[in-house]
Amino acid sequence: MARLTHAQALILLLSASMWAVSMASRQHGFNNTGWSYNNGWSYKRPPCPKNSTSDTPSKIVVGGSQNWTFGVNYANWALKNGPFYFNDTLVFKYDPPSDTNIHPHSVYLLPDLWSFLKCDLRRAKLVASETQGGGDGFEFVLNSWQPHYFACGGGAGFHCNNGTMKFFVMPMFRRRRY
Ligand SMILES: *[C@@H]1O[C@H](CO)[C@@H](O)[C@H](O)[C@H]1NC(C)=O
Ligand SMILES: *[C@@H]1O[C@H](CO)[C@@H](O)[C@H](O)[C@H]1NC(C)=O
Ligand SMILES: *[C@@H]1O[C@H](CO)[C@@H](O)[C@H](O)[C@H]1NC(C)=O
Ligand SMILES: *[C@@H]1O[C@H](CO)[C@@H](O)[C@H](O)[C@H]1NC(C)=O
Ligand SMILES: *[C@@H]1O[C@H](CO)[C@@H](O)[C@H](O)[C@H]1NC(C)=O
Ligand SMILES: [Cu+2]
Repeated sequence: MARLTHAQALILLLSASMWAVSMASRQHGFNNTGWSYNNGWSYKRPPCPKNSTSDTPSKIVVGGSQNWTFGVNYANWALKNGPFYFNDTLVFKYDPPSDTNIHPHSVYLLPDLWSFLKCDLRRAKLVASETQGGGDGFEFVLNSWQPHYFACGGGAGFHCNNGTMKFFVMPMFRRRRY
């Protein structure tokens, strides 16, 4: 896959958030046409969550069956599996450090869009250490109304940059049951 320029990445991000907003406001009132961005990637509309009109928060394993690992495109994953709602829980599952795992995963929150695009971890906040992804995984509750720029700290930015271990989430307001 071609590397994105920063401008392309920015457009992708903005499209993603506009998409999320339109998903939230239109809910499931349109059919499964899908659409593609001009860089050739295409995204299918995700299936309707089974309880989309319920006010019960969901628990979502980041990466699905692939967990939190090098080389999965998490921006793509987030587009396909979102939108995510306030109070939803993101679960990060990854193996602890070992002899064969010399650049272990972790979870950071980056402070802004620019550091997210650059995978600049200097002002990042550690939310889950290298050992916290074991067992049932590390749980992060989306309980603040702000963009969340998640990134892996593995290899001092290498996992984020080259391993595409980063994604963006803006929690949505959950529609109440009528
Ligand atoms: C979407 O739904 C409309 C109305 O139900 C229908 O006319 C149209 O063919 C559908 N489009 C696709 C791609 O299914
Ligand atoms: C959907 O919500 C209902 C009632 O709140 C619950 O019984 C059911 O297990 C939920 N289904 C899923 C797939 O979460
Ligand atoms: C994901 O994590 C679960 C443990 O929660 C594990 O059973 C499963 O094998 C992992 N998947 C991969 C692809 O490593
Ligand atoms: C989120 O969860 C907290 C704690 O369970 C609860 O007090 C709060 O009302 C919830 N907020 C929304 C918007 O669901
Ligand atoms: C990682 O990404 C950087 C920036 O695009 C690139 O210069 C470097 O060659 C990549 N390293 C590997 C091992 O792919
Ligand atoms: Cu990693």
